[in-house]
Amino acid sequence: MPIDKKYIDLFINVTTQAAIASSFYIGKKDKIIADKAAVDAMRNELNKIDMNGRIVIGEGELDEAPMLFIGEELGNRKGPSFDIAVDPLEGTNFAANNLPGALSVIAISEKNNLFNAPETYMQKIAINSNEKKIVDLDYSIEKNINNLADSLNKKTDQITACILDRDRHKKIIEDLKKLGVKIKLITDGDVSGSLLVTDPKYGIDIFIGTGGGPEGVLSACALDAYNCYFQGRFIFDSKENIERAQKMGIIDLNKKYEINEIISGDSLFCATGITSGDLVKGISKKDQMFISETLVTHKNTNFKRIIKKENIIKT
Ligand code: VTB
Repeated sequence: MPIDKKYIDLFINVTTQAAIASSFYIGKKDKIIADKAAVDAMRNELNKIDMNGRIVIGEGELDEAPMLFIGEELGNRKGPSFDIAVDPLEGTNFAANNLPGALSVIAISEKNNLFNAPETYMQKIAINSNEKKIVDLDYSIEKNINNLADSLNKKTDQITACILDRDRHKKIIEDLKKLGVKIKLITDGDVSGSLLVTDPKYGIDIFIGTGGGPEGVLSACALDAYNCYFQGRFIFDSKENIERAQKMGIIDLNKKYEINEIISGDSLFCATGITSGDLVKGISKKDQMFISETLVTHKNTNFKRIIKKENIIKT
């Protein structure tokens, strides 16, 4: 059953409260405290909602951050069953160092419709087209960019690619450079980075590279609502990761996942700005009010919008 649209506001409130709670720690050079504030507020708000919610993707296992843990049940048990993916503070470095782009993010699907992703890295590629075979993780960079340029009726030097600034991307970046592609390097925050393909106003034609698997699933949820193309492949590069994948029932460790294998049916996605970034503005204060901006998508009602709210918080 599709997710009732009354839940849009309820989940906007979840990421909004998490963002406000975390905003008190912007620039305090403490990632853990900023994350914990977001996690606690998120849990508190989720528990008020009429639902049987279950966390399928939580954050923190890899870096031992405070977390909403996988399998945790949330909500007041008086409503529909949802799968929930969270990243209460995406871009912990951004918040701790008062840099642009920290977000509080959640994705909701109908029960059993959200891929239970392991906490490993994921190779990702995203473009603003739902056509298959334009780009693919197994194509060379040259083929991907040439195909994309053809489909957009552009030259390769009119293409802009967004990629995380990491040593592991040296070869991809060199290949992009050879093709004359313009590059937008991001230091963190690949949920936001991948969502820059959703609207030409951001000027990004392709997102590419390896980042967190859970972040990939969250992005896929919003990209699905925008009818974009996304493909992801988890990287299982240690004995421990391989064992974990097998325990989760993943047989083909090299499988490339298409959007509809990551998220199916109806879904909701909310990302509230903590610090201002490309997608949304961060939390600001006006008198007793906290102003927030949330990027929201609801697949079933084709709702895609940035919602600005004025929130009164008792402190
Ligand atoms: C990305 C990015 C995150 O981790 O997934 C990245 O979206 C990948 O990990 O904001 P490495 O930093 O190890 O490359 C973050 O930067 C932090 O969770």
